[in-house]
Amino acid sequence: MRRAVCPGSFDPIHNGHLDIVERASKLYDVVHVAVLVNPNKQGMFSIAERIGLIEEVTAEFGNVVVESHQGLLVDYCRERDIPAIVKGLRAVSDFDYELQMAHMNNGLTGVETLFLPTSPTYSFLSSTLAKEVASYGGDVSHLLPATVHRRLVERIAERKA
Ligand code: COD
Repeated sequence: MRRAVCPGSFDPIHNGHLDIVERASKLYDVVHVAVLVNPNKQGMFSIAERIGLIEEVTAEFGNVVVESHQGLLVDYCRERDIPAIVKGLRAVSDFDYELQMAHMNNGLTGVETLFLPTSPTYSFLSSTLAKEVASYGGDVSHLLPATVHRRLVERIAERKA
């Protein structure tokens, strides 16, 4: 069984993330989406909410497992016998840091990192930007799965109330 992991914060998942997970799901038998917990960072969505949204929008792929993990990504991989990390590369600016992480992870346990070029449609997209634009009333509905967009708009309204 060929396994890979797509790791991230996913606060919340957007269409760029989803594109990478979908493409990985066609290359591997099982794709784990690992929501990495950063205890020092307060997100807009709780870890349970992020997992619920990811499960909802990846259900149609049929081979995606969604879990959270606190600690090193290499430990998540080792515990589940996952030999490959799949990441999306948006631009050259991503490359430096992604390469550092890939080398570090490979040096720690031998896990490989594979990069998929981001769809040009989403090459500028991040969860941070989507949240910022939405919080000022900008339309990001074309950048997020419909259910995620609805939850984001609701969450922003709750926070403003
Ligand atoms: N299009 C395509 N792919 C995208 C896009 C986009 N527009 N935006 C992001 N992605 C992909 C990238 O591969 C990115 O890495 C991934 O989705 C997740 O994105 P985010 O923004 O949700 O998550 P990040 O960048 O905050 O995630 C960083 C990690 C959590 C993966 C990293 O910090 C990590 O591995 N942490 C665990 C602790 C650890 O092991 N640290 C040592 C690292 S060497």
